[in-house]
Amino acid sequence: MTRANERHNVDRSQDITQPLDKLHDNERIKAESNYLRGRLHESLAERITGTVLGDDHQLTKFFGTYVQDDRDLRDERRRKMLEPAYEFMIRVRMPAGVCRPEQWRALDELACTRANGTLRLTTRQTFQFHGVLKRDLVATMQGIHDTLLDTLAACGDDNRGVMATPVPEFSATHAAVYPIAKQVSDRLLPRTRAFHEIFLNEQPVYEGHKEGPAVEEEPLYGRTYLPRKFKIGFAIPPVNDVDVFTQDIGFIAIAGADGTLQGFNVAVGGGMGRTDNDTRTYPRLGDVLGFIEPETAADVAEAIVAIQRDFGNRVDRKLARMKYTIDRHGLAWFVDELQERLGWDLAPARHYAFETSQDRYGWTQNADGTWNYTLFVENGRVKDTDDRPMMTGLREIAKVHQGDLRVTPNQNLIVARIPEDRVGEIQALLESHGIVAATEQSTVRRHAMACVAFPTCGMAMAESERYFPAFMTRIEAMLEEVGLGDAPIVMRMTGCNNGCARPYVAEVGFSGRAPGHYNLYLGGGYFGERLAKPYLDNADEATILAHLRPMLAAYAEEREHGEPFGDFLIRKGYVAKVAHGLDFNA
Ligand code: SRM
Ligand code: SF4
Repeated sequence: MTRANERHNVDRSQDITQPLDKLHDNERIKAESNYLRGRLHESLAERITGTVLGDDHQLTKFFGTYVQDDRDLRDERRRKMLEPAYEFMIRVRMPAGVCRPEQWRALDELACTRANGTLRLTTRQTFQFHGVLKRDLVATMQGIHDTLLDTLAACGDDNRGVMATPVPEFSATHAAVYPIAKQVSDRLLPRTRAFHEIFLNEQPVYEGHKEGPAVEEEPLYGRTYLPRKFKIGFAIPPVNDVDVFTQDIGFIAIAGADGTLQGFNVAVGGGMGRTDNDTRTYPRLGDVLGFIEPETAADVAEAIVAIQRDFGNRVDRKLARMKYTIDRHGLAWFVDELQERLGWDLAPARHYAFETSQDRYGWTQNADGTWNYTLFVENGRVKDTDDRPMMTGLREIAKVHQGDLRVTPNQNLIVARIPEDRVGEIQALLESHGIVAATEQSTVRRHAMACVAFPTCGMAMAESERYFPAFMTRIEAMLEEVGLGDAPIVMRMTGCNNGCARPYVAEVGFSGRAPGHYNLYLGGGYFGERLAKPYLDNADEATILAHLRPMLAAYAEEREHGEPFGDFLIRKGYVAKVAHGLDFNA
């Protein structure tokens, strides 16, 4: 930490002058929670209900777990006057998506014994368990911890899982970026021992701030943490798989000709979340501020988080993300504030060029001679089906694999760092479990992502993960019909406006409005460099396909060499170009 940063990194959030009753109620909950403890001990011991008590709903999120209910059963249980079928989602914290085979085996076992028998790879490179019952929650958390992973800050008003382009050994740049991503993740972790006390039976260290001086401190977050979630990603050009401009902080690696990491361009103010019919809200892509040396990345991240802590909106959570803080105060103000806290100025941004946001499927070789196999996991759901026992196959691979397993930002998996003499063995397992066949799909399907939505997500308005594969089959047929064959178009779907699969930065995006109805967004950048524009509101499948067909037919006939679909839609005037998030709703 620099001296200037130390000076500015005091817990100003404790000095908020506004009375707590003027702030959003979540601020009171955090402030009164004794550093996130709340009544969680009682809540989890209570056996009358399958959920937790009152305020504790908000607090569990800081520990990576949410209460959900099975929405497929909601109406039936209401009719029978039963409480909803409560269950917990658990999200693991796994910086840059890296885990060891023995961790995979343990998580796989927990998924089969304590959750719904599947593992969900997320759009931020980690695992989620769904369907964990309250009586199994603590044991599942302990099981995760036993693998040397945990769930702390996987959700909540704090810095979430730090993303980075996976496979450190791919080049010297990758090898240098991974430890920095990990360092940033560690630096920004909450310091409260509440997680360890509640889930890991650690002796209490803190008896409550009201009775006496605190024996526990959150030097960065203070007792009210951040106004809202916070996200960081590291991209290594030419691959923008982490969608670096959608992050609150995006670090863009700049390498020399020999691959040596020289530093990062820093982008701030990305975010996807918006609310239908509320034009104060909008998705936004980050602005590149300048260049920093590699060893300053954690200081810079911490200073930016502290700015958001001190100036973020704590009254209206819809306007609380850092993108709104920046647009409210102005980018020049933000840069001044950052440089003052750091005690030094950022250098001018350096040249970089992205080419794709997609994974490199199949076999690739690392600089050290080892091999990787990137497999396609449709919408991130690892499960066994009759024709594709993927979960079993990956379990068998994890028994013999000596390298790592990496979750990609596109919800896929890399069996990474396979020694040359083990490639045949892994290939045989991939083939015999249908994983190679699962990976050999059309490009449009392999480029696609869908969020979880029904039946677990409480915010879903329409299906996403369960519907998107069938929708993609219709798109594949349409591409064939119009002569586009294997066109590499990026399409993403979410079950509501929150944007968990980053649809607003896709060439073709969908967000659920009501069962069977979606908003359609068009014209996003092929490698995540431009937002899409709203095109249809609340449309059914037939309407959406009727609009897309002539556009795809025109693209087949009139596109320029190498022109991405999103660029074509803008050039031909189907949609206006969105240059800034503030133009999204215009
Ligand atoms: Fe998300 C909330 C799932 C990535 C924006 N997201 C949720 C919740 C927890 C619903 C809730 O609050 O009750 C969803 C749980 C569903 C379930 O049943 O599992 C959920 N989000 C996901 C995941 C699992 C989607 C997926 O299919 O992979 C992703 C988990 C990422 C992780 O490992 O940490 C996921 N969510 C994202 C992303 C993409 C990203 O971060 O790169 C975004 C858009 C980027 C951003 O944050 O701006 C995203 N999720 C949201 C939002 C809107 C935030 C906002 O600024 O308005 C919410 C709702 C909220 O926070 O109030 C939300
Ligand atoms: Fe749920 Fe909406 Fe996120 Fe999909 S986009 S997982 S429906 S919150």
